[in-house]
Formats: sequence, C-alpha cells, structure tokens
Amino acid sequence: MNTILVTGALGQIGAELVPALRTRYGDDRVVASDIRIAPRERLGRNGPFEIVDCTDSHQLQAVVRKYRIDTIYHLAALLSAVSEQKPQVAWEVNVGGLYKVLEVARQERCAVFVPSSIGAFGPSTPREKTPQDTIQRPTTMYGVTKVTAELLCDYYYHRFGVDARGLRFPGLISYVAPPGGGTTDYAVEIFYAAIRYGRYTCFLKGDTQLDMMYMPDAINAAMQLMEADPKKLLHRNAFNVTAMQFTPEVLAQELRHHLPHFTLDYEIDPVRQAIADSWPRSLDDSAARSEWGWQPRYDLPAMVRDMLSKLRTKAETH
Ligand code: NAD
Ligand code: AKB
Repeated sequence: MNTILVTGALGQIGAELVPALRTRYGDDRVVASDIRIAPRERLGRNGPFEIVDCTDSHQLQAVVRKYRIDTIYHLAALLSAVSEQKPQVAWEVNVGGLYKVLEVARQERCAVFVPSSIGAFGPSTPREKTPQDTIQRPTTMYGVTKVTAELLCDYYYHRFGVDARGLRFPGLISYVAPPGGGTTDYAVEIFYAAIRYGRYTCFLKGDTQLDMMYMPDAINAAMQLMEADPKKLLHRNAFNVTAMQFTPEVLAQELRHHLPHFTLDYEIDPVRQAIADSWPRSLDDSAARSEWGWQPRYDLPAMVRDMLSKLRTKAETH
C-alpha cells in the first residue's frame, strides 16, 4: 500500500496531483508539503499537510519516518524564468533539494517521482521531434539543473537501487493554481486575460512553437509511470511526453472560436524569448508510448474548450 509525500505541493502541479493521489490512495495516505503554509481552503483540508523545506534533510527524514512514507513525488523546484533571475537559488533548490530527497529515499527505501522538462534540452538539440536520447547542452540554469537531476536519478537507481522515475514535461496548462514563473506561463495567462479583458499581451513572439500539455494528462502520466511494471521500463527516468504543439498565434486562433473578438498583441521579454528559442518545437514521445502505454487525452481544441468552461465555472463560484 502506497504512503506518499508530495514536496512543493502548493504549486501548479501539486494543486492537482495531491487531490488525484488522495482520490486514488486515500486522503490519509498522501502527505502534502511545501515551504509555504497551505491556504485554508487548499490542500490541508482533506489530508495531512506539513511544512518541509526540501533542502533540509532533517525535515524530510522526520516526515518520511513520521508517516512511514514509501513514495515521494518531488515537485519542489524553481521554474525557468525564476531560475534565470536567481541562478544560485535555483541550483540550491533544484539540485541540492533533489540530492537530499534521493539520499532520504536511499536510506528509507522510498520510490521517487522527479519531473524533468523540455528545458533539459538546448540549442544544439534537434528541435523537431526531439528524440528520447539526444544532445542535452542547455544554456539556462534551469536546464543545467534539469540535466543534473536526470543524471542523479539514473545514478541513484543504478548505484543504490532507488526506484527513481521521471518525465520531461512540456509547458503545462491548468486552471486550479497559477504557474510558478516559467517560459510557458503565457499559455495559462492568456485564458484569464481572454475571459476578463478580451485581450492579452504576450511576452513571446507569435510564431514561437513549443510542446504543451493539459494538466489532467500530466497528472495521469505521472501516476501511470509510477504504477508501471518496472520490467517494461528501459529508460525509467526522464521520459519525453507531449500532447500538442502550438504558437501564441495558433492558440489565439483557437480561442477566437469561442471568443470571436479576442485580440493578441506582443511585448517581447528577451530573456524568456531566448529561453523558448533554445527549447524543442516538438518532442518524440514514442519511448513513453511503447514502454508504459502513454497516451494523452487532450488535443488543442479539447484543452481550450475545457479550460474556458472550467474558468467560467470558477469565476461564477468566487
Ligand atoms: P511551481 O513553481 O508552481 O511550484 C513549486 C512549489 O515548490 C511551490 O509551491 C514552492 O513554494 C515550492 N518550493 C520552492 N522551494 C521549495 C523548497 N526549498 N522546499 C519545498 N518546497 C519548495 O512548480 P510546478 O509547475 O508545480 O512544477 C513542479 C515540478 O515540475 C518542477 O520540477 C518543474 O520544473 C516541473 N515542471 C513543471 C512544468 C510546468 O509547466 N508547470 C513543466 C515542466 C516541468
Ligand atoms: C517553464 O516554462 O519553466 C516550465 C517548463 C516547461 O519546464 N513550464
């Protein structure tokens, strides 16, 4: 029976992963944790919540022992744009924190889920249909930490037998919690602005194509990988996964099917544009499909339809 700790649980992914894990395994078997205090209406209500700084091994170990944790979903990290603003902190949290988590997992015999990102690739990586195994020379601190994290997870599996698994997520689109400071955040902000103001000013150029995924698919992917038969996993860690590719212009066109007067203009942020220009335009996720049956449910039209409907319901109930 799984007893799970989620670090960074108050972020964009954790806000939806924790309820999904609690539905599957039971409220008391999923301990949400973050360096911040949970807002009253959020995760603490239906199950345990603990303050845990992932860079503090004593805090990690105490919680793992207190609840007899056997699986850690390690979400605590700084995203790409914030990592460029604070590269030293990004290294400390993204690499230092992961190292502490893997050490506790080794000592307490836990499995670990670690999300990587399309940010683990760089300008010398093939940008179209980026293969599972290819050149990884990222030029951002976020990317440097993600490649390091992928290597550390592989090392802990091969050297110590820690069952560390992971996915390279594309940009994630969701309506429960706001994104935490990434390059793909425009693809979430645009929905709030479209509904509220009928217009959005985008910080990436209109023809910047990136891989994207709707959050329900991302949550399913993480849980499905952690439940996958280990004998079938040739890679185990850092699987490419994707669901759709679009540019800001293409997303705006799709939004106009529902909001015909929506307008999009641009104020380019050179830092985030440079990050986006160094990332793949599309991923090849055939290894995930063949090794553990990955298949997304939402394409662009289905995602846009569902986002607009969920955000309208959210606006009516607040
Ligand atoms: P987020 O920024 O929304 O949330 C991260 C959470 O970590 C925050 O709640 C923050 O308070 C917490 N945190 C920060 N420092 C901490 C520390 N020292 N100890 C404990 N908690 C700390 O991030 P997210 O979008 O939920 O992403 C989670 C993971 O998924 C990250 O590894 C990220 O790189 C990866 N990822 C996310 C996306 C995406 O589009 N959201 C895409 C690819 C990969
Ligand atoms: C970011 O833009 O930093 C994240 C990611 C793709 O890793 N959304």
